[in-house]
Amino acid sequence: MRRVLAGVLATSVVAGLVTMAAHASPQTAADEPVVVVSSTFDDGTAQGWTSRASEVVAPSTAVARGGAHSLAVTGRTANWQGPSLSLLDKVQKGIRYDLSVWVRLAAGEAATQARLSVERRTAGTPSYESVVGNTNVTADGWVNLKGTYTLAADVDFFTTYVEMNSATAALHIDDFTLSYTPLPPIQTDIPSVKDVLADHFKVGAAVEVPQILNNHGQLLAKHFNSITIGNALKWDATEPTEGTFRFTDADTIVAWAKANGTAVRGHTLLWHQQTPAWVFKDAAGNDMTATPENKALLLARLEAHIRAVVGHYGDDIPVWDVVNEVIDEAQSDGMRRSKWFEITGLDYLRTAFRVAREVAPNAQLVINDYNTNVPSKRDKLYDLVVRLRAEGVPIDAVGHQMHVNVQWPSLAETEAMLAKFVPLGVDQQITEMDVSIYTDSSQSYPTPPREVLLTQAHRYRDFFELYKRYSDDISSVTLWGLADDGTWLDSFPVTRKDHPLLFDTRLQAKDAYWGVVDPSQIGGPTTTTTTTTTTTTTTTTTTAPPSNCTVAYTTVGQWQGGFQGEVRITNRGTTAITPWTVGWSFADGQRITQLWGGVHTQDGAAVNVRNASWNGTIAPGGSVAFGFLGSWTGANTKPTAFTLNGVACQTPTGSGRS
Ligand code: 9MR
Repeated sequence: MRRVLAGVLATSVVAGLVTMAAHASPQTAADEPVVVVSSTFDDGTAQGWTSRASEVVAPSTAVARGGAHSLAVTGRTANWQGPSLSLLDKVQKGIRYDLSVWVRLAAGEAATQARLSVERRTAGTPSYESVVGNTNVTADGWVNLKGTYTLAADVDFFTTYVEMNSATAALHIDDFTLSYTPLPPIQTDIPSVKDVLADHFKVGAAVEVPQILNNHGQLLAKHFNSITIGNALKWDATEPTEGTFRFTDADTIVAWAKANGTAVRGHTLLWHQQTPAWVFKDAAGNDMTATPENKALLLARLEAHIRAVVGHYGDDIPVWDVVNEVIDEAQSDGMRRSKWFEITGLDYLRTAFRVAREVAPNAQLVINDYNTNVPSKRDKLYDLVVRLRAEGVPIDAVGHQMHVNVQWPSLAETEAMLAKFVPLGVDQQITEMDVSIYTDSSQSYPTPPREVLLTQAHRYRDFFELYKRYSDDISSVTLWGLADDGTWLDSFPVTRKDHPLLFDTRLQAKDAYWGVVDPSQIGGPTTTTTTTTTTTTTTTTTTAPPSNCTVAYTTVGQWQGGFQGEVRITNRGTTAITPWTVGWSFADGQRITQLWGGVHTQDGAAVNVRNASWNGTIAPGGSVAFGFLGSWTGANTKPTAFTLNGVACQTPTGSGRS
C-alpha cells in the first residue's frame, strides 16, 4: 500500500542562519530552521533507534558528546549494519531536510570510514541513497556527518542509518538532528525569465523530481518553458539491467511538463559515464575487447536501448541529446577513447542518430559537449559534425554545455564558438549553463562575496546578450539546475558550496537573474540577515569630510589563521573617480590570498588594489567595494590609513564597532 506522507513538522526552533539575497525578498519565520527530530540519548533510552539486523544498539555512558549518554552499536557483522531510525512520519515529500549526526568508533577500534544513508521503500521495493559519503572516523573523537536529503517519492518505509567500511567495528553515535528551513514564498512580482526572452529562444532548467514539487515547482513553472531531465533518462536510470526498463522518475517529470506546457529535452541516450557495466560485457560476461562480434553486440544493445527509451516517449520528448561528450581534442582524430569508440569506431554515432531518427522522426537530434568554446575542441567537434552530416547522419543541432565561471571563458571565444557553426545551418542550443563563482579548485568562500555575485551577474548579462545576437541560430538556453540549493558544482571539482545559477538557495532572485532579465537592476537593494556564525564582525570607518573619499575596512569574519575582509570606497566629491587604486599597509603580517572585485598586488606589508574591468568608475556619492580572503597572525590589526590614487584618502578620526 502506498502512503502519501502528511508528516508532523515542528518541535523546537533553533535560531541561526546566514542568508544573503539580492533584491527585497521576504524575511519571515521562513529563515528559522525547524528541528523535527533530535536524539541526544540523554534520557538513557535509544529514542527509537534500532539495529538494521542482529547488531546490538543500546544507550551508553562510555562516551558522550554532550550530556551523559551516546548510543552504542556492537556486534556488527556487515558494513551495511548500523543504527537506524524510522523517519516515515517525520518527513514530507519535496522538503529539503538537513540531517546531522556525530559518530566515533568504540575504544580500541581501528580507523575506518562511516557514511549516512537513507533507505526508502515504495510498494516494498527498496532504494538506498547516500546523504553523506565516506568520512574518516576514529575512536579518538567525534566526527560530524552532515548532509541534505529531499524525499521525492511516495514511500511506505523510510529510515536513515549509519554504515561503515569496516564490517565489524563497534561505534557510538550522538546528537542526531533532522531539521529543515522553511522557504519563503517565491517572488511572484518579478518578470518571468521565459517571457523576457520569449522572442529569442526557450529558456530551460535541468531538474530532478524534487524540483517539480512545492516552491521549486512554482519557481520552475514561473520562469522556464523548457526542462532537461538531469539524470533520470541516463542509461543507468532507464536500463540498469539488460531489457529491464525503468521510467518512473522521468515519467513523473514529463507528466508535470505536459501539465504545465513546458517543453522537454531528453538527456542523454549515450554517454561514457552513468552507463551500467553490463553494456560493455561480452556474451560470456567478460569485458568486451574490440572484436567484430562484440561490435555487433554493442551496437545491437545501443539500438535496442534507443528504440525502447525514445519509443516510450514518442512526441512527448521532441529534443534528444543523442550523444554526450564524445570529443577529446587531445586525440589527433578528436575522438574520446570511450568503450563506444574503442569497440565500434564511429559506428556508435551512426547507429545512435539513425535509430533515434527512425523512432522519433520529428525529434530534433543533438550532439552535446562541454568546453566547445575551446578552439581546438570546437574545431574537432565541427569536423566531426561536417563529416557525419556529409554521410547523411541526421545531426540537427549542436549542444554547447557552457559550464563556465566568473572569469572564463572570454566573450570573444564564446562568440567564436557560436559563429563557427552558423555556416553549417545546424541549430545550436546552450544545454547546461552555469557560472561558477570559483575560478580554481583551491577557492572556497564561507559566504558568497557580494562582489563575486555582481561579477557573476555581469557575466550572465553579457552571455545572454551574446545569445540574443545569435538567436536566429539558437533555439534554447538551458541552465544546469533551478536554484543554488541544487547544483552539481557543490561536489565538483571539489566539495564546497557554489552559487552558479539565477536563484539563490532560498529560491529568491539573485543579481544574476537581473543580469538576464534587466541589467539596470544589478546591484539593487539587498536584504542581508546575519545571525549565528562563528565569526565576528568588526569595522573601522574613516570619516573626515571634506576629503573626497572615505574608506571602510571591515573584517567580515575571522577564524584560526584566516579571515575575510571587505573594503568599501565612497566618492565624497562631485566628480567621478576613474580608474581607482586604493593602498594600505598591514601591521600584522597579513597576506591576501584571494581577492574579488579588484586586482591586487602585495609587496611585504604594502597592498595595492586597483579596480576590476567593470567597476572602474566611482560616481559622485557612489561607492564600490571589493572583498578578499587573507591569512593573519598576531592581532590581525585593521589598517587605518588608506590612499586613493596615490593621495591620502583620509586620516581616520574614529573607529566603528569592534
Ligand atoms: O548533474 C549531473 C549530476 O547529478 C551527476 O552526478 C553527474 C554524473 O556524472 O552528471 C551530471 O550531469 C552532467 C551531464 O549529464 C553532462 N554534462 C556534465 C554534467 C555535470 O557533470
